[in-house]
Amino acid sequence: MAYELYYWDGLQGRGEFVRLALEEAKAPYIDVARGSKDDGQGIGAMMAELDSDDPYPPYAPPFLKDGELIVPHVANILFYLGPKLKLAPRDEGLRIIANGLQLTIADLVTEAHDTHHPIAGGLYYEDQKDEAKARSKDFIAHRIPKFMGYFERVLAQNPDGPRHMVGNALSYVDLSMFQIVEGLRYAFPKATKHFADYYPHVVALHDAVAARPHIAAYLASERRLPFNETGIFRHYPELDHAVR
Ligand SMILES: N[C@@H](CCC(=O)N[C@@H](CS)C(=O)NCC(=O)O)C(=O)O
Repeated sequence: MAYELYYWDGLQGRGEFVRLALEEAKAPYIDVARGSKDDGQGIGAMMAELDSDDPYPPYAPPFLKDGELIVPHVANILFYLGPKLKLAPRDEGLRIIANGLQLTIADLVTEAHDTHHPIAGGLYYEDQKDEAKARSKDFIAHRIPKFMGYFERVLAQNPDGPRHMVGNALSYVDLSMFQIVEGLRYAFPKATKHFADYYPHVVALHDAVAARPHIAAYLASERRLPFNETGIFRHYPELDHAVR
């Protein structure tokens, strides 16, 4: 049976971290909110799940439905899917480490979102532009270097070598790192211009993921929506600046 992925239509957003894993594994899945009402899909079907009076409804997209089970939160979805899709280490300790790394990625994703919405998600960007500028300045100066420097160190210190974030094989964490580099480069082209010099292992991992046949096919497909200014990673030129 196909997995059902529920996420807002029209943007990559947090759903993309799950899509990349499903696409790499060539797992059958339905992107429910992008489907048609006639097939019982679309945004209405997603809202029905969120508003359902069934036990344990999810709080927010993305969530994954596997039969009767609903799995919310990106990191939790990937923790669940990883072993099934053969995108997680076999060793239990390393699976916990992979989950910790994915949660760190989730923290970075939230901070990237907060660069354009530092005051409130419910307000327009235009209504919090000054705060967004201040937040982005700090994000570029301090937070990107701290997160990316950490990920670079994790790769450099991997006892199995710097090709993977965890262990000696591809995992969902590697796929998510690809998306982080893509997203930051889209949102902050000036600030990320010298990423390959500062974070060579991270960029090498990004390039290796992009070259994987299933990922390359996905990126060239219509299923991969372009980045845009409704997603997590948004390009507002006034928020971007070069770093020395
Ligand atoms: N921790 C959750 C965050 C989920 C989340 O913030 N989803 C956003 C879209 S990317 C949403 O629809 N939020 C609605 C809300 O927070 O009210 C995850 O990693 O999946």
